[in-house]
Amino acid sequence: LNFYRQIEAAVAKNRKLLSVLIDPDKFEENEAGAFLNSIPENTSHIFVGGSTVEKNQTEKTVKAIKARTQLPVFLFPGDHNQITDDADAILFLSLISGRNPEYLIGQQVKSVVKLRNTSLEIIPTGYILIDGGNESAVQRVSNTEPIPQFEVNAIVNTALAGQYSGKKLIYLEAGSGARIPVSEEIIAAVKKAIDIPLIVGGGIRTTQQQRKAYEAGVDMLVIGTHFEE
Ligand code: 1GP
Repeated sequence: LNFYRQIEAAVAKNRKLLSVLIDPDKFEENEAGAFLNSIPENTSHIFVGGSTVEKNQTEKTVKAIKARTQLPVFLFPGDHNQITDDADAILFLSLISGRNPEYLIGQQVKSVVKLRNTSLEIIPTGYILIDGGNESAVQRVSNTEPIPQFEVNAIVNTALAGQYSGKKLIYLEAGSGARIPVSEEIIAAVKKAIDIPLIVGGGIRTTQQQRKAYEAGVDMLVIGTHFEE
């Protein structure tokens, strides 16, 4: 099984993907079944991760989810401690909007001890933090600046630099609970520029926001807070 190829195949057919993000710190394992029953029918993936997660909580969460769904479970780790072989794949993130070496390569090197012999599919991902109108956990924890939404060229160039570096996915992140999701203008400009699948998340709540994001060119939307609530 190749989870990346599945994403590429969906994109080729213009099938829109929806990923539900679970923050292990806010997840109750005994409610896993009820939670999975409550998410939309068109959910294609489960992401598990957070900016700060207590040790071992990721593994417990992934196990509880895997026991109750056939959906692919991807790690979306805030740091190298959030890696467990119980998931299917890992978004191997590099925070390319930032200029903090710890989140460009430091955490990645620290994760190798767990990834060397892993069964996880490793998917190189260019992670771009965009200003969502309020300070995000990613900004706080990574100690990096988000790119302002009006700097569309800088965002496009960052995404392309990611693609040229060999990233297989580009993830535009407004931050969990963002007041202002990534604009349609940015989505359209990035989608037009890159040849790899585009993930967008942060602050998406309504079905209208979802529809507009897909129409602008998002291949996979990530929604966390809305379903958590
Ligand atoms: C955060 O992009 C995700 O990393 C999802 O954000 O929690 O605002 O849906 P929300």
